[in-house]
Amino acid sequence: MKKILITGAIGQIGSEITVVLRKIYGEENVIATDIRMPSDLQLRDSGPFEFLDVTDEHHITRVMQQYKIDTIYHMAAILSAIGETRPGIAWQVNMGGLYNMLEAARQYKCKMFFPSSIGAFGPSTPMDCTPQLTIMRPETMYGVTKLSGELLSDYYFKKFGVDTRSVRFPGLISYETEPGGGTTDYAVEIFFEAIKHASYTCYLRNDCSLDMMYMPDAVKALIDLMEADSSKLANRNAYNVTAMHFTPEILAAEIRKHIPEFKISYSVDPVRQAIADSWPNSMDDSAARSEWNWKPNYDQAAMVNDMIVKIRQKIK
Ligand code: AKB
Repeated sequence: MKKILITGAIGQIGSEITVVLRKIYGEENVIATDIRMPSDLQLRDSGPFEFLDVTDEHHITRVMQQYKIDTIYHMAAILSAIGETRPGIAWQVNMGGLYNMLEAARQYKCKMFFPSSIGAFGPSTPMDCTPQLTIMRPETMYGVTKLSGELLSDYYFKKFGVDTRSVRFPGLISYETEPGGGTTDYAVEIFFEAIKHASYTCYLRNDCSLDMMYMPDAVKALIDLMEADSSKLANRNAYNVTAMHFTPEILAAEIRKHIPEFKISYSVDPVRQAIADSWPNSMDDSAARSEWNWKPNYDQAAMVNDMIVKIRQKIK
């Protein structure tokens, strides 16, 4: 049986994959770790939880040895908007943390996943149907760490044979754990505000198109890629994956089909808008589709419907 370590287990993706991986591989075999203690009882009580700071290699060694880990999901990271206000911390956590986890994967012979992002692209990247292999000159600290992370993961695969795998996630939409400090967070906030107050003030422009994905598909992407046949992975670090792309205006119109009185207004934040303007409008994910059969289950209408049902249940 696998012994899985998850870093950043309290974050938006970590909290959801912990629950799913525990169901698949057994509660005792999935070690959730973070620098915060979980307030979510399900996460805390459903299997082992350890305090782990990914910038501290001694911590990592202790946990790796204690649990005899063979698979790592390295989710701990600083997101794009916070990365621009605190670039030094973003470098330390995103690059220092990734280096430490790759070293642990090398020493303890682990398979390892880390999430890259649409943030790895930059303003000179072709913006529509962005290819798998293309110009990548990111201009944010987040993007610099994500692109460097892809290269470092490739290096560990080629030089040391570490089985590294990664995807370039778009904005992720979920109702369980809200994201924090990202540029695409509006696509989560908008649902909570629409349901509670029937109005939302968006910090991105009405016509700003970005790739997005519903969390159940993000979890599926992660598990499918980690289960895929290694010999088929020509683009292992990292695959473009997407499920939909929309602007705030289009998302608001879809929400209005369920909440007709919903109103959106705009107060553009120049920092987050500049980040979003440097990211693709829509990605080509055909490499993921052909190499490991990637296929999302949720389109825009199905995602919006499910988000509204689940948030209403959650806050009632
Ligand atoms: C962010 O907005 O920083 C993230 C991402 C797209 O990587 N959600």
